[in-house]
Amino acid sequence: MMDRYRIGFMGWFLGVITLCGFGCAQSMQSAQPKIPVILDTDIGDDIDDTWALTMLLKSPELDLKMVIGDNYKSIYRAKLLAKLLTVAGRTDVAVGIGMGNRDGDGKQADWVKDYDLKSYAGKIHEDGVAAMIDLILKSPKPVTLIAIGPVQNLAEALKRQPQIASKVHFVGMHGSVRRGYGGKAQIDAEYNVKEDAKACQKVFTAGWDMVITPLDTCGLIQLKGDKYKAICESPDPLTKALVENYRIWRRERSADPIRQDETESSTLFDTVAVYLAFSDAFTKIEKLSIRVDDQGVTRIDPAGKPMEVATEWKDLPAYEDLLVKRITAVTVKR
Ligand SMILES: [Ca+2]
Repeated sequence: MMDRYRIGFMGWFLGVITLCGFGCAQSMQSAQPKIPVILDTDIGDDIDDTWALTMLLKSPELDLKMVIGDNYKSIYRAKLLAKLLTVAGRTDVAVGIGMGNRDGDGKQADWVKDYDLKSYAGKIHEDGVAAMIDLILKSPKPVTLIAIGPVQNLAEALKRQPQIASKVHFVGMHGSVRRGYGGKAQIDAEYNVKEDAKACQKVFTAGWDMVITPLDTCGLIQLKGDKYKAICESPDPLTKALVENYRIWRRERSADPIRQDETESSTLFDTVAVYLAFSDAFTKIEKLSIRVDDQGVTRIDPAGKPMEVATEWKDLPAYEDLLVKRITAVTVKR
């Protein structure tokens, strides 16, 4: 992936030099082309998707075109997405309704209980999978697909239109390769994979190039102390909405033996996939062949699909600092 960044940077740099010559650092920064992105998310279950969407909307390298809720309960997920985008002032982003069962909700239901999906000022696609296929096929540039949940929508999209694979760069929060949750030495059947192993097998054998953050790296992200406090104190309306959602979600989890208090976040797995869509400087990336078995375990196997895997952190504190800087930034225009 470093090569891709480097080639992209060189092309951009030469282009800018041609256009405006030396001595225009400020306009060079703003001239950097953004990466078109689709986010496929099971927002509304674990809270980390809400953190990841917030980070994505505050990452200037990324140009979010569409969000789509995955793993069913699709109206609840679409409401969360639409309301968060509205708070962010980003109703230019289309919301896709995911495939399958539309009913059901989750621990953030309170935040959208009075929200009418019809009030969304942007586009709502009833068939989100069809809209995603259309967007990818019509995009003049390859699209980065950030996948942070079980991947039924993506398996369905590949089934309907296999050609999309040649125009997609896949970045996923999936699996467990050498370590499990919390850095333990045994691998886990990670939720996003095991929830629908068949769908994941389809996605993990498609022709697109892939990079993943397994639990080995994303399972270590938690903000505590001053870092967490800075998030709570940000005046940005989107960040305030994030904190509000986190508190609602935590309250709903109160019977859970893992007690969260006012001083720390939960594990922010999905944010690492957003990061890998624009950089990998703080992680060690290995090229590994990965196969998804029928039990939903990601196995290193020479017969598997070669992909880039963020297996370790090179600089975890630097990533946490970047995450805090991004999430606390005031980006919503009043
Ligand atoms: Ca997720």
